[in-house]
Amino acid sequence: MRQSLTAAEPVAELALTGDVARPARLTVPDLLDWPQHTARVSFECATSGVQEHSFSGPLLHDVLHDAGPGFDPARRKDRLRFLIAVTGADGHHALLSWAEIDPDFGRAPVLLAVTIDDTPLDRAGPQLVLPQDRCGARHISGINAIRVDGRYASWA
Ligand SMILES: Nc1nc2c(c(=O)[nH]1)N[C@H]1C(S)=C(S)[C@@H](COP(=O)(O)O)O[C@H]1N2
Ligand SMILES: [Mo]
Repeated sequence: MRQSLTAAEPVAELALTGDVARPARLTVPDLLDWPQHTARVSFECATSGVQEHSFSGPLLHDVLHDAGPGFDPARRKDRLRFLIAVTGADGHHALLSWAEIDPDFGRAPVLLAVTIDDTPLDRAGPQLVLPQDRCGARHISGINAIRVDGRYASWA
């Protein structure tokens, strides 16, 4: 059951920035506006062994898609140069490629989880969930920034 929040309790916010038409600041309650998915995942940590958790939340792709990423939606190839940088409040971060989560390419069902084991993440902030990952390292908790970046087009 979701806990009620008072003004005294800080609610974590994540900044969604970069090559998007609609940058946003999103709280965990905001993330309930998208269709919710669940995942039961098992991952191994080099230091703490195997962990199992259940998560719920929107698909990362749904949230980022609605922010209006700066590629031409009619040209699938245009998406291949986009990266997604996900950062936790402690500075832990990871890069994903857009194609990894795109339904036309890797189709990874990556979540921006708003609950872990039925506990709301309102104060901690959302957690990245990658059901396909054997290692836990990309399951970034306390996400406070996501940046979409398409500048790699200029590398060639
Ligand atoms: N913000 C943040 N998220 C993180 C990490 C971290 O250091 N910071 N460590 C990762 C690693 S290495 C693992 S295995 C999983 C599980 O970490 P836990 O053992 O702290 O639950 O969280 C991941 N998410
Ligand atoms: Mo880990």
